[in-house]
Amino acid sequence: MKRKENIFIRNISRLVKSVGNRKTPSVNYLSNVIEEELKGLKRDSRRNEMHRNLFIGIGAVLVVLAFGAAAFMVPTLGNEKNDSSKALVQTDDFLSGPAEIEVGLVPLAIELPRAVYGGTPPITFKVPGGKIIKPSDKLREPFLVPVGVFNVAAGKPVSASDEFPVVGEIEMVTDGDKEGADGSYVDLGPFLQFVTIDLERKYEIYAIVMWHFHKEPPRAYVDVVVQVADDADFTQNVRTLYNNDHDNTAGLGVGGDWHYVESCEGKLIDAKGTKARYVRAYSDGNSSDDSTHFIEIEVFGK
Ligand SMILES: [Ca+2]
Ligand SMILES: [Ca+2]
Repeated sequence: MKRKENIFIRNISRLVKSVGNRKTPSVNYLSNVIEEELKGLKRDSRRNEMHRNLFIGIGAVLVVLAFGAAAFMVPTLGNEKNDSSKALVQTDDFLSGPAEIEVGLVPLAIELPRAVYGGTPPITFKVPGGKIIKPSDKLREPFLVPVGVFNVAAGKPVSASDEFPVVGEIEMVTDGDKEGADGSYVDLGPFLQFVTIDLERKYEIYAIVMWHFHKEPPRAYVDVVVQVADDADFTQNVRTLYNNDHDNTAGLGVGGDWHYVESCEGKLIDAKGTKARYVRAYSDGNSSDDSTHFIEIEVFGK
């Protein structure tokens, strides 16, 4: 390109010089200039053609290389696809691990209060119907629940059949204090009484653990009925989880559950995963006096 420019500049300067000398350039000279320009153009054309051929050649080589690379990559990609299939399976395996744990059962962790009386309480009293579970000197067998279950009643609102208890406050039922000492229980007084816990949304409930009173003398509560429902008034989808009212004096139906002696372990009721928002517990006095007491009710669900 540089050479062509030099030739062109040389010819132009000759023309300008001849005009400057007032000489008419000869026909031969002009034809030589034109001929030389045409040669230059031909050379350029050849050079361009060479460039084009070179580009085509390089392009062809690149295409061949690309096809070769693709042919090499296809099986590799296939392997990668297979590997990713394996990875998916492995991911599924990985996911199925926690899922298995999720559907697995674990012992329910219940934090027990201090025992106020020691040893196994003797049954020195009779309960209506005469059916009472003999107290054991061993701790309760572990109760299995799904992973993720916790006390969904902790701190939840409580209402009661008697909003003005004889002793204590209704809120004590879900305040986490399970001690047997005075100051840890609410006394609702005589007659059939109940407390209702609003869990504030539905839960799958697996266990309800209830402490009425575990101070001396050991005692059993009467007409103990535990129900769950979808509404606060217990008119929708009411289910009875425990009932030891064998003669239906509470008017909630005859119950076949046995009475039990209160202890620091509380009473565990199997709720079998039933779904409910409201939990209600009834009682009508006990083997020592005619009062209904509640220390704490824990509702284990998720
Ligand atoms: Ca309490
Ligand atoms: Ca009864």
